[in-house]
Amino acid sequence: MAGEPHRQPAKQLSSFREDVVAGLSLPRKSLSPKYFYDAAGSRLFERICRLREYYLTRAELALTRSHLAAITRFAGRRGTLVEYGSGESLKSRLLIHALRPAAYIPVDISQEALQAAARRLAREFPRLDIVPVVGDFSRPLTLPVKGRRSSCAVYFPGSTIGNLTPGEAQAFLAMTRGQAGRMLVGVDLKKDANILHAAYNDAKGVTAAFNLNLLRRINRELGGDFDLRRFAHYAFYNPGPGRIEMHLVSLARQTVSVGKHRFGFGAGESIHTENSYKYSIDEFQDLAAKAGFRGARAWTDRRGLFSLHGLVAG
Ligand code: AVJ
Repeated sequence: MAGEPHRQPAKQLSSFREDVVAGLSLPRKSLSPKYFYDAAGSRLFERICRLREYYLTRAELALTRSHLAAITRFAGRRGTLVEYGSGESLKSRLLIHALRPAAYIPVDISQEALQAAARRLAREFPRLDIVPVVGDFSRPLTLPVKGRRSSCAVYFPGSTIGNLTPGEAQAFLAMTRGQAGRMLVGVDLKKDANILHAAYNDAKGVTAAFNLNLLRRINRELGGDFDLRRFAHYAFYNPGPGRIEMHLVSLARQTVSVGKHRFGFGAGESIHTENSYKYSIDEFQDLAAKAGFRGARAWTDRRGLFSLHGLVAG
């Protein structure tokens, strides 16, 4: 079964235009990475996941495969599984196959991605009750969860939690504590900065295209006139906060219009488009503890690149 997706109230779906205008008006310009994922951006992200340098997706899949039995025992079978993300990935299907949840609730900001994934899952798991929810995980959500909280597990794979600051990540975990007794969170690990650097500066330039696509999307959807040749992808590991930062750097002094708004750029001025925080196992368990979870388990791949945390509420 895969019905029409639930939608959050309109005021919770803040508008792309408002966010872009506000972000480009800041003294240090920034845009939210959630806007990367239009149709073209989602396709580029899928290509990123297949890049030799982008180890995250493969490492998470490998660790999920090799620890599937323990992960299943931890999360429990036949309950409700909430996934933040569309659930189109191989690892989501692995998990659904192992957990056999009574209900599966994928939450995603992209209605198209959700519906495509839900349709596909409905074919693969004809008896699964699939309840897609259109929503933004960075805000409080009301989920159509039936049954006891203790039989509900939240799955948040892909190190998407790395897009949040540690403070925001803690608030997000605290919020989900009210929804589920157990959580599975995929978290990219701290490692040699050269490996991190390569993952966000791939040789084929797919990550650069992914970053620049945000400007193309603003041009198309908001009537912008960004000249993509006058902005460059720039990504680096910032060891203080422990995060990869992605920026779009203006290659010249220029003025850009978005609808009726105009924004000036100095040569070398950047738009900060994404943070991707990396955590050691201990750092993430400390953060989870501050959000009211016990960091009960942590699984990693054999090369120690990526981690999956099993958190218990209370
Ligand atoms: C989907 C947020 C986990 O931070 O690695 C990939 C997005 N950005 N390459 C990440 C991304 C550039 C990705 N997350």
